[in-house]
Amino acid sequence: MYTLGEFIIKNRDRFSYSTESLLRLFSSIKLASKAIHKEVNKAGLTEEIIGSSGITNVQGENQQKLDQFAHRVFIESFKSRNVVCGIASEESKDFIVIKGKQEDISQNQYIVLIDPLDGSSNIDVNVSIGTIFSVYMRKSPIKMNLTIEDFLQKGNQQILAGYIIYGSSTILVYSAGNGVHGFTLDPSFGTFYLSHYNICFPKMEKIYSINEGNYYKFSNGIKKFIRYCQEKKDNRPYTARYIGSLVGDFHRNLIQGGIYIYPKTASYPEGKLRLLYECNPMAFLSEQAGGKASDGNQRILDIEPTKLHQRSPLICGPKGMVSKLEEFIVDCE
Ligand code: AHM
Ligand code: MG
Repeated sequence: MYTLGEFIIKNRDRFSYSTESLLRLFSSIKLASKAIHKEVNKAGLTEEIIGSSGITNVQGENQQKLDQFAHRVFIESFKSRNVVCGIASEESKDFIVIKGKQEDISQNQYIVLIDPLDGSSNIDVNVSIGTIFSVYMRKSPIKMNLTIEDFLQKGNQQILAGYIIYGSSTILVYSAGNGVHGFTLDPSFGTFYLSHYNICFPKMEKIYSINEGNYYKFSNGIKKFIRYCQEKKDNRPYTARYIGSLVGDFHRNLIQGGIYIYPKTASYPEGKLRLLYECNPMAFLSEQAGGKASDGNQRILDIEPTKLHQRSPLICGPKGMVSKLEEFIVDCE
């Protein structure tokens, strides 16, 4: 059984950036995710972790205590490894600059975009939640200050993306542009072991995931697709599965074959999910797993971001299902 570190070293020729910096980056991601895993596992035992922090975040949403904890843990962990120069987090209004040690400042070249704890409405009810991360190279020259352009890069510039699901076990799934691989945490050793090699969407399409409670707020194309999923024809009806936790819904669909949809709605005319922290990393993983990701009209990874907390519709999953939904959207326009 390979550990995550061993797997990266074994595949070092397939990664176009320094293996050492990738290992240090993963070292901070693993450290923070183990700290969150530990807290998530005792949610319910202590009031320090569950419930609202009483603070409203930049999105105007109620921040949970665990949201804040996860944000702090990831920032501190990235700071400690001298590999990241800037972080943008869903929980923080502006980007955060990390000053590297002057003598080896050239090592701090990674820009990280992160949703430290996604699906926070599920924390208090023991349902899977996750962390989503996305990594780019800085664009500005090393000795200059970071600018917003370092963060507003198109998703097709990602060099690494992934998520950690805190579910029945804690699993880290990532892609560095050479397939999608999953590592399960063995909590007794505190080590992530390779458990899912080269994950691809299965050929058999089975599941559709959308918050159908919003049916009357959807466009006609989305409504038509839902009726198509429910029709008895070919290998349909598909089964409906929706947790309301992007990482949980995406992970299940990736393993079992399903489409995830968060479209524009009357309440969220731009879509609800954040392009930089949620849509781009999931789109990168979808494509790496042989699938597709779209906002309904264009490839997610080709969208030009204009602001840090920009929202976008997200449709991702097996190619055939995503293309079918795109057809319905165009037909109904
Ligand atoms: P969050 O970042 O505030 O946790 O919100 C994102 C979550 C996703 O995990 C999930 O897919 C979606 O919001 C669920 O939204 P809804 O409850 O509207 O279906
Ligand atoms: Mg989120």
